[in-house]
Order: sequence, then C-alpha cells, then structure tokens
Amino acid sequence: MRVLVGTTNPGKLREILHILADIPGIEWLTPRDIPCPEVAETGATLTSNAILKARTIAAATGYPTLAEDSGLEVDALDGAPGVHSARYAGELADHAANNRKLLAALADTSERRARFRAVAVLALPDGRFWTAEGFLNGQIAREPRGGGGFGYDPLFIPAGETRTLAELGLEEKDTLSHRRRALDGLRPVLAALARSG
Ligand code: ITT
Repeated sequence: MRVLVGTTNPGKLREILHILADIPGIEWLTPRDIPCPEVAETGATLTSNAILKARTIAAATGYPTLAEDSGLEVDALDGAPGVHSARYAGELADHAANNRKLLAALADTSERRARFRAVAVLALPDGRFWTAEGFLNGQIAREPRGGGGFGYDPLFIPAGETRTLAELGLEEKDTLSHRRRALDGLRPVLAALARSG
C-alpha cells in the first residue's frame, strides 16, 4: 500500500518516516513524489487542522494520507503558542525567531513547564479518517542548546532529562516524542490497511 506523508516541514517528515519505517507492506510517498495542495490551517485546534490537512490532501491526490498538527503549550503563557507554534513570531518567521520570542516572553519567570502535543491523522480518499494524539511534558531552557531536531527542540528539556531535545539526537527523540506517541496510536490501522492491500 502507498501512503503519502502530507507535510511541508522537513524535520517532521524525517521523524515520521523514521518512526513508521518498520511497518511491513507500506511504500511511503512524500510531497517530493506527489504534488500536494497547500492547506490553510484555519482550524482552532490541532485536531481540526490535522483532519483538514489529511482529508484535503487525500481527496486531492487519491492516496491514503498521513498528516499531523503539533505545537508547544507553555503553562506560563496560558498554553501559547499552541496551535500557532509554527508562526509564533509572525507569518514568515523561522524557527530561530520563534525561539527568541519564546525566551523573551519567559524572561521574567521561573515557571518553565511546557508540553509538546501532536495529533496525527490518517485519511483515505473516500473520506474515512482515524486520529491519534500524543504529548511530551518538559520545561523550557534558559538558552538554546544542541544542533539536532527542528523548531523549539533547542529549548525543550523533556521531563526527567537534563538535555534538550536538540541535544538528544533523532534516535533518542523518536523513542519518547509527542510525535512518536501519536503515530504509535495509528500503527494498528496502518498495519491492518497494509495487510488488506
Ligand atoms: P505542516 O503543517 O506542513 O505539517 P508545519 O511546520 O506548519 O508543517 P504545524 O502547523 O503542525 O506544522 O506546526 C508545528 C510547529 O510546532 C512546528 O513548526 C514547530 O515550531 C513546533 N513543533 C512541533 N513539533 C515539534 C518538535 O518535535 N520539535 C520542535 N518543534 C516542534
């Protein structure tokens, strides 16, 4: 079975392919193989955006599509940047600008608790879909550390760790991440669809 991973984010794409590579019978396609429509993330929640992305891309391409919406929820900021994590510092902001804005917003507080959340959705071209959610608790570091990962990884220290996600490296991040936990929830349905051809 061919399954399209519908994401424009290269860091996410690498992690999704790495996490799900061991499911037998699936040939993974990416937006490099199949042109995907751009989907405006107009939903108010991670779940509604993930469903919107997966269903729109599956309907447009004719391929079963896996999409994911994720974000960072910071307690001292009442859950921000949340669903707006990719564009926290503005529409054209890069990861470094988002990280700078987050550090500035937390400059005066020792309350550093936060969590990453991911909602993964598998949609079929006929409109059926399945969702799964995962999260990872942790805290926001005082300055960026590490060269791995993407996005807020240099600032995020998982609970029980001293290193940031960017210091852990891909192998270790993928054993514990919010994305790993969400994607694990879709494993049974992916495996069943692959078995049925
Ligand atoms: P697609 O919609 O095309 O998948 P995107 O980057 O716009 O790509 P989202 O709208 O889901 O994806 O935004 C997720 C943002 O949340 C992402 O750009 C990062 O800023 C942050 N984020 C999510 N997961 C992360 C992770 O594992 N490590 C670091 N930052 C993460």
